[in-house]
Amino acid sequence: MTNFHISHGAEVAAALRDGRPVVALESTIVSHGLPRPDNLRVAREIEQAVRAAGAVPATIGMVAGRLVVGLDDEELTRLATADGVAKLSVRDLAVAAATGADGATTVAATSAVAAAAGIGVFATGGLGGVHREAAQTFDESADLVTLARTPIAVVCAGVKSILDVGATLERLETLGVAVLGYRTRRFPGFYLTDAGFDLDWSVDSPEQVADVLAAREQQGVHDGGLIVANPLPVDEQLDPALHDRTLAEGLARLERDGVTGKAVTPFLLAHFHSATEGASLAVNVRIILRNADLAARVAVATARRRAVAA
Ligand code: PSU
Ligand code: MN
Repeated sequence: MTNFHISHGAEVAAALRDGRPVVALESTIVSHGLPRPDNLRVAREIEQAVRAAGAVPATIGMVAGRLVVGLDDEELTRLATADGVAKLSVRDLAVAAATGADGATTVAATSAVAAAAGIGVFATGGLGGVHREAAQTFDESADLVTLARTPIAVVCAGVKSILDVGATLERLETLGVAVLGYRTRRFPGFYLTDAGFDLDWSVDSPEQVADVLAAREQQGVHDGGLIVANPLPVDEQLDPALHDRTLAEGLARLERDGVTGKAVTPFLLAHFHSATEGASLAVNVRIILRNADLAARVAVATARRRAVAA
């Protein structure tokens, strides 16, 4: 595993030392996925959701070239409000460290750093994946290949619905990343409850996720992520007609404006937030808070299991 030079927040360092439950959180959502000024409030709410369920939040990000696991409020504020915060995937981490940059970590970078720090559970909104038109553009999120080699459980509402979900599920299969539906056998569609694909496996409780993680450990599985796919209840999803309309419009604008590379996902999310006049934002926030809660309960169940075994 990569030997990152990590600065730990004091609370996170103590929790890891004592074997208490810790949940990793990403900062790209905060810096690039949510509009200002709501982003900082939401970032704090996500941490609060983790605490309320009995775990310690470890939001991960790069502050002036320092890779921090467990940003304090000042650091979180800086990444939420400063200009020029870079979006960092795994490949960017060394460059950002060497140049003293501020940066927000994606699912890929957060997973890699969290696993290196000894954190086993991570909550986000929706994973990156294979983009529509990927057959021409080759645009596939580094989230996928990183999860293929990183031992971490990621609680998410599936992959973002702006993607080619079927192709993403095929890639996850090829890459050896297991997908568990949480109380469902249908893969969730981020803003939408159901993305239209069946899942092989479903779990019903945080304890069951902890059982799977323990079995992986027993089998010596030291690479490869585990996706816990936690759908929104149907009555909380974005109106599917509004979703489809907004997505079609966003994809057309993407092409018109020639947006490519790592700007694609933030562009489409920002389009949703403005075109739905905040409806998608409210849904996005609900998704993240629900995932933070579930991830914390998985971390608690895992810590309990370890305490009993010890
Ligand atoms: N989930 C959200 N909002 C986000 C993201 C996930 O609810 O902004 C971010 C994650 O950091 C994810 C990234 O890794 O979008 C994917 O970007 P890309 O497609 O460029 O890999
Ligand atoms: Mn991409």
